[in-house]
Amino acid sequence: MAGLPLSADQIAEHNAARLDALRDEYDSLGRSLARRGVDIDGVKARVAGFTVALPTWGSGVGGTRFAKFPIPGEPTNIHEKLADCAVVQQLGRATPRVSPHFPWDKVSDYSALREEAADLGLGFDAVNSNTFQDQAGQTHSYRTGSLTSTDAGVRAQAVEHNIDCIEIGRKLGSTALTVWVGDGTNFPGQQSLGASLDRYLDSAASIYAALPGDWRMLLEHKMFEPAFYSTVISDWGSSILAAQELGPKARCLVDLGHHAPNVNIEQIVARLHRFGKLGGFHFNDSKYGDDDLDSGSINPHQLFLVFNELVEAQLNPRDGFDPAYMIDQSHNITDPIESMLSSAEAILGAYAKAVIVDREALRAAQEANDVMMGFQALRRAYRVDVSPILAMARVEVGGAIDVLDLYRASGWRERKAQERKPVGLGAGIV
Ligand code: LRH
Ligand code: MN
Repeated sequence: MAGLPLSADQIAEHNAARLDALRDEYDSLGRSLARRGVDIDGVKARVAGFTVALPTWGSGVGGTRFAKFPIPGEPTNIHEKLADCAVVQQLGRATPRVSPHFPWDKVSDYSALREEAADLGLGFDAVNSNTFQDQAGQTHSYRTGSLTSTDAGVRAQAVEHNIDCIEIGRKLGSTALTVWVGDGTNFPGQQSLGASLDRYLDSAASIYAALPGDWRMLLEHKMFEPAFYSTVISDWGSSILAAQELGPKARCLVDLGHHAPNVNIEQIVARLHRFGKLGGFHFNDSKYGDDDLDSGSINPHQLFLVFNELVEAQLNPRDGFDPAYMIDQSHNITDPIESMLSSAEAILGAYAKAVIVDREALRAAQEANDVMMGFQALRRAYRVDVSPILAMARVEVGGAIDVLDLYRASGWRERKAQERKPVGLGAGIV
């Protein structure tokens, strides 16, 4: 792949200085895991096979409604965003796909964009439509809704945009459309809660009808924001019922930040899987609302418990278990590349810990109602420092042992600050 952003020699030199120490840590962990009947190479192989997609919008600095604080050298268009995502893939080797957002990533030639990404070692995961903002020159405003608008012209425009996104996705080699709508109300009485759902289902059915045979439509629920009284698809219940109504290609996407604090998200994952509707994830973390913080940065145990359910689902796949794994974060105060590197590590770490769980001991404890040993079966795995496994998995495919250290040593951001035009001050998520 000609266009890789960083020099392979620099990565090799970095690894050469650290490999002996890593081998020592890996072998010592291997002995400790072997004593509990776990084959470390088997865990490494599972980890090596797990990948997660990066959000193109996450490669730029994000913001809130109050402000956004750009950094020098941040990407200003999809081409620069792809280059930064390629840095994350080249160092971490766990993020070979990006999930684009339209019209934010609009270009004139999508086949050329597909090639450009392939040259950077990247493919395209689910495409995201956007009917939560008005674009310049747009005929109808989404001010009072899009797929659920009382105005048929607005709904038709929103459906057409989603179908355009499917067309773009076909050119990019994607096989899924993520549909999140901010549609809802700020006042009781503003809209009929029943009729707005009916309009959503009607519009979604038109989008569904345009899906190619092998595509999926991922419905993303969210409790609130931008609407603050009601949201049309506000929880997993509304989402699964809508997906069942639409058909087999419709599945539910779980954005970890879209739930009320303390909701048992791992149980939602188990339920969606039980009914064959677990379609994908937007990994991030939060403490209060849809904070879009780095995955595993606030509640790493919850992330582990979500992956514990995913490993259970892998063991009992029902009809077609292959969720789309994607990150969806807003990097307001860190270098986005560093946050994506650290988040991918946290996600793979949660998966590795879940793979290490002694499922036999867990089952036995659950059968015997041995509460403490059931809990300990999970806690014993959660306690393991799996970072040597993650580092060994990526070094074996050309990644870096210490991704953040090498990223900083590469001077990538400083170099881009010289080349890229500065991003203006502003506010909002992107
Ligand atoms: C909505 C959401 C959705 C994206 C947007 C950037 O909060 O999670 O997935 O379209 O963030
Ligand atoms: Mn999301």
